[in-house]
Amino acid sequence: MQANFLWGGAVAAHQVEGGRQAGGKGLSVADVMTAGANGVPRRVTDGVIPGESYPNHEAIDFYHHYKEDIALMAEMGFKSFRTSIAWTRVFPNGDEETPNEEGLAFYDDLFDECRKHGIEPVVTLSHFEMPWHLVKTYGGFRNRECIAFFERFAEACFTRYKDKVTYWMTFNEINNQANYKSAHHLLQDSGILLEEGDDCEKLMYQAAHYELVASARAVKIGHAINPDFQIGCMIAMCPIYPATCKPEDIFFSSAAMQKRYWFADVHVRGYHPAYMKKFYARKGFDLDITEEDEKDLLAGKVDYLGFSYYMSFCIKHNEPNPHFDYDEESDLVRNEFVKASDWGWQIDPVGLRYALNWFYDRYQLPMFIVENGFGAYDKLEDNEIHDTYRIDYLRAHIAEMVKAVDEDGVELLGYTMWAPIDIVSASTGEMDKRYGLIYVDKNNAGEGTLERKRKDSFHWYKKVIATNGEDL
Ligand code: BGP
Repeated sequence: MQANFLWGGAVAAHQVEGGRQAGGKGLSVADVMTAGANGVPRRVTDGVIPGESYPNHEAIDFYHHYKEDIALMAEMGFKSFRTSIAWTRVFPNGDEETPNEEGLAFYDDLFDECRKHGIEPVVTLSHFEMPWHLVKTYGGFRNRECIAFFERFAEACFTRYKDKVTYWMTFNEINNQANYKSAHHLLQDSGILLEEGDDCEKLMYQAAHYELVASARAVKIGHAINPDFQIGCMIAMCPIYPATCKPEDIFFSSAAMQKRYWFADVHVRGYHPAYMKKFYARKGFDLDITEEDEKDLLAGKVDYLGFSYYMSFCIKHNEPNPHFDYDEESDLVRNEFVKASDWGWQIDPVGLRYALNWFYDRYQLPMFIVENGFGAYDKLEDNEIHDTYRIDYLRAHIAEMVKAVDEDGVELLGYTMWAPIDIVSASTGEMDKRYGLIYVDKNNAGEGTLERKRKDSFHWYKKVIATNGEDL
């Protein structure tokens, strides 16, 4: 691994900060999602309803603990720390003309604190936290107007932090919504609340196009503000393997990969790929894609490809599906060769090496693994957490990453594991689905002192960083 490899960890504002109303912050999509857990999914309420429980409102109160938390990350030797800027701290409603000074000041302090410890901030602009006002009033990214609101937000951040932040990402896991039947993904990725009569598939493609244009325009604006900026995209990577070597399964896996990763094609190459144009035409999706949009996409190609990696999928071709149309809800099957986490996420370290090679073959662009980690129930034993399962997961994945760099020659800027500290889960809202190297005393019911404690994995990761990935 190269000497300047950016080892670190990643979180998102809404999952750690709390301080829901602090400093004039507005209401975001994450703020109206209730806690799930034990098979009960998160619900989205129409605004904040008294008596409901919203885990993101306090989260782990990073808003007030960030100095202590960054110091712990520095103790592990972090070279980078990825977080997002809560859109609603900077533009509480999303459609204001001028940004909120108190919100901007918070991130000044946070980035200064990182730099004080020699930690490079890596910043996502939009990580599942669109202003609720934009969702309710404009319909989120079903509406072209939101492109301009995002541009304004991006410009405010780029201008303010131009000397403090170099590495940026526009939309977190923009391609999760490839699973367009999931109302959860549509809301988190695009700020869309489904309505009676919606064609959610068409709606998703339209919203994704608007977001891709918004991203491209932001890239252009960012480069004009500081040509040294490295602005990337962020893709959720779950390789989709064929269930067997039956030719139809092989082709289906490749067609499904296209449907999940065309978003990256647009970010990197600056245009909708031919296979997607054929698909829109076959489906009769007359999407609103203007000539101006096409110019913007070409002018705003990303500098690097950021991606998350947790698991791999497996697919089987079922008749009848003559066009090999991918449906994440019905076509995925269990892979008998790998184990799964308590939440059914299939654990596949080799898949990370596969993913790095797949992306690099396709784009020849530097990459950044910006999420990878293991959600598990932790148990306190004599006030300690012996999380060998988490160490095993990270060790196996880092070993494959090192092979991809040292043996296969992929270009990789860094690795920010998810998440250095226990946080609120994005999918379930649980606290007890823990990823951290640092334990936080808080449970699903919201009880606890918020005290931070080093887990065994904390000491292990410190050693990994100190030896630049040699001693795993
Ligand atoms: C990714 C998101 C994160 C995150 C992580 C783990 O999808 O970018 O925000 O939380 O996955 O998922 P979860 O929290 O649902 O376990």
